[in-house]
Order: sequence, then C-alpha cells, then structure tokens
Amino acid sequence: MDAAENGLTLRGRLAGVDREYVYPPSIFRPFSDAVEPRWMNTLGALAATPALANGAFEQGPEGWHACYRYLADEEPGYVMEVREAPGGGNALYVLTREKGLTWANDELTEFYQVVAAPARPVLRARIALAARFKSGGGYVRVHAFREDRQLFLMMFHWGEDQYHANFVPRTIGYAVHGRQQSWAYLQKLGEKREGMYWKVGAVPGEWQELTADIAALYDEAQGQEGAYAALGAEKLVVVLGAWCNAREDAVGSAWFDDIALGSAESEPVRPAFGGVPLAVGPETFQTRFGQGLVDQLARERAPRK
Ligand SMILES: [Ca+2]
Repeated sequence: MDAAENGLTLRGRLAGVDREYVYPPSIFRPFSDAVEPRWMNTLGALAATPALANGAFEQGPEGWHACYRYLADEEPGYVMEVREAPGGGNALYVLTREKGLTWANDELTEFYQVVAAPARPVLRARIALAARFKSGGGYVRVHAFREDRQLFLMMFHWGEDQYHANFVPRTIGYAVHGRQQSWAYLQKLGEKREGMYWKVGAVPGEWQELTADIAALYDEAQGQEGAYAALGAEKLVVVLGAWCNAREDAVGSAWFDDIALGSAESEPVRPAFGGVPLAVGPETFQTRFGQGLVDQLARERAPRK
C-alpha cells in the first residue's frame, strides 16, 4: 500500500504469482455510518425516524439501510436493489445465493428502517418470490425496542431448511447486541416469549400481502390483552431480507413493495399472509433456525458408550 497526498494505492498479488495487481480506486465504494449504521452501533442505539419512508420504493433505496457487502462483478452472491418490478413500478429485489466456497456460511441480505413505533402498529407489505427458494428463503422481521433494549422480535418467514441455517440467528443477534450470539439465539428468544415466528406459504411469482397487526399478534401470543401497550415500545425496526444455506445451489430471493407501518384503525385488522390468517399458539415461539448445530453439538457432547 502506498500513501500519497492524493490518496492510497493498493497493490495485491496472489500467492505464487509474480505479477502485481493495482486496485483501481473505482472499485472501492464509499462507506459511511449512514450506509450501514449497524457496523458501528447496536440496533437499539439507532435513532428512529418519525415514520416509515419510501415504502413503495418509488424514490429508489432512499430512506432504507442495506447490508454493506462485497459484490462480485459477475453473479454476485448478494443482490439488494430497487428495480422495475414485475407488474410495473419500483420494488426492492433481494437475493442471497450460495457461492460454492467451502469456508462460506449460511448468509443473509437485507434492507431495513428504524421507525418511531406508532400507537397500535400495523405493518403491511407486499411480497413476491422471484423464483422458488432452495435451502433458503426470506422474511419480514420486526424488532421492538424501548430505548436500546429489545422487547421482542417477530419474524414472518418462508422457505425451507431453516434447520441448517446456523449463522442467520447469530447475525441477527449480533446486530441487536453488538457481540457474538448463540446459533440458538432465535430459539432462546422464543423460550423467553420474546421471539415470535410465523412460517408463511409464499408462492413464487405471485404478489402476496402481509397484514400484521403487531399489537394484536403480541397480545394474542402472550395471552394477555394490553400486553403490547404495557411494553412501552418506542421504536420498531422493519427488516426485509432473503437468506440461504451454504449448500449446493442454495438460494433465496424475493421482491418487496408497498411497505407501510401505520396505526390500527377502529376496525380490527385480521393478521394474515396471502389471505391465510396468522395463527397463534405454542408453535409461535418455536423455530427451526439454528437447530442443526444445536443437534450436532449435543451429539458431540453425548457420552460415548
Ligand atoms: Ca412500488
């Protein structure tokens, strides 16, 4: 690396290759705290905006934060772009795919906003799968905070083989707490009744609507009316993402559009995805994310006979 008045020159050489490569400055994308504030802050420390902005993506990615990732020139493993949607208008396209590297982990890619919690929040979103997922899927996630303390997390997700996704829970936990968490992070939240999970049946190529009355779902899950109001939630983090495992040809990809976070009207809103009601029961607190590593470690620790 050469430092000069007009900047740095970065030179690289592959092991065993004589020729040097000078990295052109154009390949370095600028990074600032505003691009991906989670690199410098815990999720709960981020300031909330008064309202969710640009939920229809007609102003491109404005108002949204995105994962900051290395993007290969060809066939990048991660895509998070606002594009012209199937059926017209702009929508967010998110893709995570496996890159065939032996050291790679399961991965996720996401867009998010931190918003002041409306009274009795209702989240609406339209979702269309770009293609059928394979050993992967996607989600809409909502984290609720009072000051910097996470009150709960809700995840409306689709896909397959959550069992082998060990780093997805860790990545989510890291963003919340700023330090390494267990692969059983989501399950542990469920045990404390702070993690709620709905597996929904997303159909490739079809726009489907998520209607989530956050307060009603929380009250029903906790079995107590007024439970949400008693939390004093101050801000919500709305996250749109796709994940996949480190398995051959694994992929998750989806379109997101018309994201809205409002207050419940006097008429109750029935929580649903694609017209199917979101059921609440003991399974709401359970998830398979991270279970593969939980089982593997239990086997390794079991006394040999
Ligand atoms: Ca749109």
